[in-house]
Amino acid sequence: MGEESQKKSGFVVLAGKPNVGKSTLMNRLIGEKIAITSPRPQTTRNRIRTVLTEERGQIVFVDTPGLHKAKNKLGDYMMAAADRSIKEADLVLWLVEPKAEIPEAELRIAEQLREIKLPIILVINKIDTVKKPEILKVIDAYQKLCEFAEIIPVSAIKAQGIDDLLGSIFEHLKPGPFFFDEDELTDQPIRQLAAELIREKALRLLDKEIPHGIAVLIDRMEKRDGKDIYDVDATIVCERESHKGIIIGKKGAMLREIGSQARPGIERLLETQVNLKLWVKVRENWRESDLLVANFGYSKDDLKK
Ligand SMILES: Nc1nc2c(ncn2[C@@H]2O[C@H](COP(=O)(O)OP(=O)(O)OP(=O)(O)O)[C@@H](O)[C@H]2O)c(=O)[nH]1
Ligand SMILES: [Mg+2]
Repeated sequence: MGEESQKKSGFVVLAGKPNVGKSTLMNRLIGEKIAITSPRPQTTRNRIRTVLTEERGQIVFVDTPGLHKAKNKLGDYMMAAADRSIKEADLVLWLVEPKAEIPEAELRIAEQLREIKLPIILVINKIDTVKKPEILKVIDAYQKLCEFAEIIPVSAIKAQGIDDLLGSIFEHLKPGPFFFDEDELTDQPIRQLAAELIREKALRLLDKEIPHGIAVLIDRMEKRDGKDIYDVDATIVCERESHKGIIIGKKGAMLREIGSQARPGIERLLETQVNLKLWVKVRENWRESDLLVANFGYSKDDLKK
């Protein structure tokens, strides 16, 4: 754990509405895929820390669930995780989409952020989807809302503006000790990363109404005796019998597809071959149950302290 007094360090939280590209941007900033991403809002469910260590210092990025009105216990949990992460940060990256007509939800987030006395970098993401003059209008509109340490347009997907953003982050951090070993990349346990990879493929492959109701549990992750292969058993939990049928698909086709799309990522993670078996279970309204939400890996531990 290097302590280099002249080097910068700090916690930088990525906050914003669901689906604005927080997880995509965090992965881009660290150059590795850690957080799962999908076109569906509310993909990220817990706080995910990743670490970037370089010459200038060490940044701990904190990815958070998109800020929205919670509609169940899982939602409460997600918003508590986001709020807490924002309060504990040294610097906020507020991600927005390039829309000069500021959506209502963004106005509420601006209010929330104004109360927290932290420097905020406004990151206008997805600039690959608009023309330059439009970006200027967006900057103009947001400038009236809050005082920003800086405003930086980027495209997480096309890797535009990333160096500018990193430069600006380091500029606004103070010299300080490193919080993680230099070769550490994330605080997420391997089982959690594997479960998330499966959930990501399910999110991407399944019908609209199902993904929000699923959770993934790793039941077993074991190296086979004397062989370079891991056996991984996982359960996809859903809320209704009818959903179970859809997740399994005709003659098991959907479940097989989820498995075969998730396996390569898990193999990269474990650096070995993986034999992945998936199961589906119904737990009605689990998102409304404190106990089940906690059971499915959304532990409230880090919210208490
Ligand atoms: N065109 C474009 N799409 C992007 C960009 N960044 C992210 N996306 C897409 O936006 C969608 C949402 O991305 P995520 O990274 O999952 O968004 P998020 O803010 O983490 O969402 P939640 O976890 O639900 O809060 C995905 O389909 C991404 O591919 C970008 O720079 N340009
Ligand atoms: Mg996310």
